[in-house]
Amino acid sequence: MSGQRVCVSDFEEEARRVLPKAVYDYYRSGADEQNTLADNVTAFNRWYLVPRVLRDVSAVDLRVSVLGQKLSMPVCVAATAMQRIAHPEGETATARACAAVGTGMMLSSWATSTIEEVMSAMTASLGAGGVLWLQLYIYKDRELTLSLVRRAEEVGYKAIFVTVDTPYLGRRWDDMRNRFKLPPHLSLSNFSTASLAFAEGNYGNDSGLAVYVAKAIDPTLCWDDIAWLKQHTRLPVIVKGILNGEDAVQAVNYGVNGILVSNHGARQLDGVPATLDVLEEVVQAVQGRCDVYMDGGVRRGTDVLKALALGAKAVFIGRPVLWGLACQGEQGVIELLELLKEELRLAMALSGNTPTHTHTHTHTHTHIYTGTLQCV
Ligand code: HOC
Repeated sequence: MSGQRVCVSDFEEEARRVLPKAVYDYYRSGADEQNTLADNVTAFNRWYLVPRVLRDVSAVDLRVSVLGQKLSMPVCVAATAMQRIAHPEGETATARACAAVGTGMMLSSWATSTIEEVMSAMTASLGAGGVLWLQLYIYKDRELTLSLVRRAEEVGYKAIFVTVDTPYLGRRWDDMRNRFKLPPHLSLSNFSTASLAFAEGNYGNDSGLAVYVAKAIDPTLCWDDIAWLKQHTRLPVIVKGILNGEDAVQAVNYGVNGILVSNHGARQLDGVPATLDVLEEVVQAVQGRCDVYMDGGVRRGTDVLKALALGAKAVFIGRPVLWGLACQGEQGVIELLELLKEELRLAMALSGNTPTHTHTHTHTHTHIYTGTLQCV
């Protein structure tokens, strides 16, 4: 461990030093020229918070209810694949950290720990209590897809986030140049079938990841598959990867329980808008018929506040959690989540948000009048 970490970039800088280059590159990078990757972050700087003063902000309340579960703050952990390459305890450390902080974790189905192991880690933790959701891809093998859903239901996961932006994997140049692969001692733990092992191989001028995705994921997916998934689970289904109002309305018409505005951390199609820039369009399109969440570029408490003010019920963070995990395992993730919580608390206080005001923020095209935002 190095010096004091006071912001998310400190975690990233330390993680960059401790991780093998191919691992850091895999997590950091976006697709192609990475224009959307940069834009996800800078989009937040295009908005200004306009504070209200003299409003007794001594009791800012960050608690929120997400899909019926009470969380200590509207900052949740996004699905990121193969966390044991960041730290030996991988997803189980992240789950314990979420339990300690009292927030939700979306487990990648491409995890290096099983659905059951991660639930055990979370429930064994003495923390304030967290919530687990499963991120799901719809595989060519529909029975296999449903077996993951059943396993999640059985051990107490509370929702399914189905990713809809990955019929094929985006081109990530660093992974191709690095010939990225999982180290031999690790595997995609949720699959016992050899056909879905992420094996070593000669991938030519490509990354093993793209070849794997092409093998596993069904590119014929369409809206009826969402209806199919809804029919086969009693858990809430949230579509992850919506970037415009028309798809959002379609999702609502197919009965989804929530929408996650996401461009997959800018790792799929370069040149799509920053998620913050389309959040409001999606929120307006669904007209309150389901909750809207967002991920992409959230690095500061003020970013969280801006996303909430533009209509997100909660935000999800991916890369910052991996940096915390790489720096110091469970403790690193706790520290990272507590940092964002404290930054959000301060941002809310300094902008005049109190628990007693109603949720009626206003804004022009660049200025958010945050004094009346309510988080719960
Ligand atoms: C084993 C295949 O969501 C990412 C992940 C998916 C990577 C494919 C993993 O890297 O964006």
